Amino acid sequence: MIKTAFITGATSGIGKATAELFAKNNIRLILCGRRTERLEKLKQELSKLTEVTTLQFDVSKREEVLSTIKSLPENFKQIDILINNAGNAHGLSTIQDGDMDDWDAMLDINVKGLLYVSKAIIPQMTARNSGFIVNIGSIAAKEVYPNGNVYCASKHAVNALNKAMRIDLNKHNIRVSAIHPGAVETEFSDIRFKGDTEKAKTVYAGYKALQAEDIADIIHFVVTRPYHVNIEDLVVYPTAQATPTILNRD
Ligand code: 8X3
Repeated sequence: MIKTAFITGATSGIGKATAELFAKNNIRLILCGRRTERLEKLKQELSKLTEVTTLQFDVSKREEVLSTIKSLPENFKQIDILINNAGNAHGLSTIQDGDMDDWDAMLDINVKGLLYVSKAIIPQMTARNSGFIVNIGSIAAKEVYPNGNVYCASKHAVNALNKAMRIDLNKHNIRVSAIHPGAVETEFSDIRFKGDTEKAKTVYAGYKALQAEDIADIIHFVVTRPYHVNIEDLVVYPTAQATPTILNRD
């Protein structure tokens, strides 16, 4: 049976790579993001492979999330797979030097955004007693590293919510998984360092970081297991990375 996936943060990085891989595997797509132009471009490309629709909204804006998801066309209303991928890091500094706007952005997007989107989609899954939610966490969901403070807290919350969803949705036969990537070479560090691309590049210098496609591949594996199999939690590092701070660089 052809499935429909709803992907947040679909315009770049892990979200985009997942959309591309899902399209190749004939999964129908609801691509979500803030950037209309990128959404439209991706829709154009992937429509050659599968049925695609787009939703433009900011996950951190509660009313926008709820009303936009409500506006889905009838033939896209049944969502089999939700990929809660939208998330960012803003800044990397000690707690005493932290910027409160950065804190708000990370908690609003990474935690509240994930909750709003899930809340909008879960009812039709519970009504059908079927569905799959994949939460994209981070190694920052498992460990706390210097200067990571609020980003780590936001991803620890994703880890907690992943477990909570599994408990609360258990009687509804809904699968819930989290993938926790280490260093993935995407726009992630550009955003963390607010467009300082030179600084961002140093994060991935001297070793082979994970690529967005590596994580997409794992997400696809997770969602294509037989229905009775639920991979609860996966932590994925590049081979060169042992912990958030121990990296074997050239
Ligand atoms: C991305 C990985 O190490 O920057 O979530 O937290 S890390």
